[in-house]
Amino acid sequence: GQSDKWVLMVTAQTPTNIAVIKYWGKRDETLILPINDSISVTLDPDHLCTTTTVAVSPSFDQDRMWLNGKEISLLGGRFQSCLRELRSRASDFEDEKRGIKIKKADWEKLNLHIASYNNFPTAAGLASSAAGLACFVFALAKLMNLKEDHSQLSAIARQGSGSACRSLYGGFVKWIMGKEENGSDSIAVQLADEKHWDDLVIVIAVVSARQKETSSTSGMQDSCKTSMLIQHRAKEVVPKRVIQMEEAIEKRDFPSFARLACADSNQFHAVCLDTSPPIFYMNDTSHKIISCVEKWNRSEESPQVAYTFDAGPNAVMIARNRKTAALLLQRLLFHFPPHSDTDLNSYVIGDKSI
Ligand code: 2P0
Repeated sequence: GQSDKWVLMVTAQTPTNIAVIKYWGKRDETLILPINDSISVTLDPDHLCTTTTVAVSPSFDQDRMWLNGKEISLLGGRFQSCLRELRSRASDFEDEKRGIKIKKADWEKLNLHIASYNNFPTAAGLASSAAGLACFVFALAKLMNLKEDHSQLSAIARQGSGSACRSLYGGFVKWIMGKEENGSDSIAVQLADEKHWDDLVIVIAVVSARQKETSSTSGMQDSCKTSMLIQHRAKEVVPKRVIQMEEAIEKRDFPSFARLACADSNQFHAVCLDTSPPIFYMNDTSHKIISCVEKWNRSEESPQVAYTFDAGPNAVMIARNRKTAALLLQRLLFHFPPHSDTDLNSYVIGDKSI
């Protein structure tokens, strides 16, 4: 009938985040509970972000999703976990003008259409799942009129992809591992907002835009099963580093921030090498970038640039200010000239903040 002809839509945009203290390893695979806290910087949404439009209509006969224009299955456990959590918390919705009335219980029966776009390479180790799942949860929470705050939404996004929980906030964010078995206290909190340290400039060197060979999910499973270093890292190293990193962020202490971020990235990749079979996320170009930054930092009184690498070869560099960022680009172009065999596909430059 006439009342079935409506469509209700919400569009949201969520930036990706880059961990400076890394998450690697789960204590619960289904709920996605980590073995250590992690800290990240949320990027500026102009550069690396996901835009998601969600729609609900009585005329939709099933839940469907499109990623970058191609239909993908929503049957995976992670999408289903998020959808289940969202539907169970949905509220009544009413738009009198358009004559739309959705009762809380109706959300269980109504079908959703979800269209999501990344403005950067998917699954190339640029944390596409983080922005994607965070945006999925945030857009649906708005559509379904959820009353939950960002931290509670972060616990839902976490069940889609661990790192996604950190993309619900801008600025500097900590994902607290939590103690509860049901994951209720494994949430993201904002350490400082995007204005707190706005001198920082993030430069991303896209070393390869190809899909990575080992997914983070299976990589961290293998590390937990076979690496001895990962236990030492999670229990002894990260807890201390998290405290020091929080302090560095609070004081805008760049030298400490850079030392901690570089050391943590290197230890994460050491855990990958300590995994059997070993996981190689970085390549020769990544290693050359590290050497280049290390050499520069050592030639100055204090570090100028921090680097960090996720589950792929692309370099994320954090310069202490715009001037340093310009010098960094100059150095990168000198060492990796376009059209050479270590050609970097592109440089993404942006403020850290949203
Ligand atoms: C991080 N990474 O803290 C770490 C550093 C990659 C290296 O979080 O299985 O895609 O979905 O929870 O979140 C990538 O792992 O893994 C990641 P799941 P996710 O950003």
